[in-house]
Amino acid sequence: MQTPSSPDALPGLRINRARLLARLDALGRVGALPGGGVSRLALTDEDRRGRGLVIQWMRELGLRVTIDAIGNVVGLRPGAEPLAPVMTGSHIDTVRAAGIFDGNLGVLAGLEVVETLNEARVATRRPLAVAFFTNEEGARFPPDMMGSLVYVGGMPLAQALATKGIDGLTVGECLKRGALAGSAPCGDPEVHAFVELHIEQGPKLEREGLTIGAVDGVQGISWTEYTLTGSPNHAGTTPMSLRRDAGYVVANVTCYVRELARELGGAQVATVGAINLKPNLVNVVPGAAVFTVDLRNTDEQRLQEAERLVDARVRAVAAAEDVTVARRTLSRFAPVRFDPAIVARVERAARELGHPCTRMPSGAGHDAQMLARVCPAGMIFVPSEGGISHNIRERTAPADLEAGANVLLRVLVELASG
Ligand code: HGY
Ligand code: MN
Ligand code: MN
Repeated sequence: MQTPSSPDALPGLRINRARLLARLDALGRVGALPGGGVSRLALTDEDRRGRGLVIQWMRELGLRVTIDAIGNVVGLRPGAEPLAPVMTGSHIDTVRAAGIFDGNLGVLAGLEVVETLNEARVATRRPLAVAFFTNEEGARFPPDMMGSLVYVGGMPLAQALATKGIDGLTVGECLKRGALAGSAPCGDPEVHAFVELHIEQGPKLEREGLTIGAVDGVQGISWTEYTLTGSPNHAGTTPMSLRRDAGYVVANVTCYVRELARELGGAQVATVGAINLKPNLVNVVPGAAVFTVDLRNTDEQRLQEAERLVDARVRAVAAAEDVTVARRTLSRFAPVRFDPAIVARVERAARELGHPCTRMPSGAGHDAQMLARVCPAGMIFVPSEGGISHNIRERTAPADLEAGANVLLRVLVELASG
């Protein structure tokens, strides 16, 4: 085994594109949807099967696998010295009708880096770890990035386990059902540095003809759930002036948040993504409604202003309709800056490998933003075709997947040699 002092000692070392694509394809078949794409909501049976496949691959690569109490999985490749590892990884849970790259690329590229080093008989000074974190999407159990948030001590384990999902089951119940929790202490191993490869999920890299994004931060995220209580009534006999129509309030706010994002401009985005009307029947005025508002901005002050304006609107329109309002925060993370030295390493690796690269913020939340609380962290983006994600048509060209994984290889070897 050779222990390089830097990736420059391994000039021709490259990942194996076909092997990476084959793993992406195999994992993409777990929870595959008939019309394409995949559905592996956190802690479902599909997620459990996906976990089993990735853990099997970790073990086949000789990694020492540990699982913590919220189901975070870490595969450790020993280093020449028993130091804190350099970690890479992401998530393998998905939204309901997802593509096969969101999260999965980061985990499987990490395994591909390990296999490439194994084949080249390269030992790194520091251990290397490949992780996947539980419930990154947060679509079933809010908040998003729950597993990595617990890993870094940002959310008490008990609170996470007690979190009730959109289908009424708790995280703890689902971990137990699938026997997905392990005995490793949360946050173990302590991490020296963390780098995550992920698809951009937006249009920038493709539009600018670039291959690599050196991600310098993640925008702020605000998820709120509103519960509205009006009064169900007959759609035919109830005069418009006597209605307490919760559905009308939701519709008004849904249009308002879109207008607000346009008015605030800049990085502001706003989405009413989930709406549940009760009783949700053609001939009954909706007496109750539960809906969510997802607001994001790279600027914390602007994000707080958007939150204030949306909340004021909900309350004003509800009051005029004699509808009561209850509000629950599902997720709230301020913008995060990644470690400038790691951002620079990503840029340098891209340049040395001949891939056009730009610095950019992330519009989506990622596990790396949680690891950034405890160690230097950064991310590598590759283009999403048409900027599409959280959609079964999500796609990244094989050459771009390979480029991202080679940049990851270079940055990990550099960090693990230091
Ligand atoms: O919603 C997000 O930003 C991520 O996909 N969890
Ligand atoms: Mn993701
Ligand atoms: Mn996602």
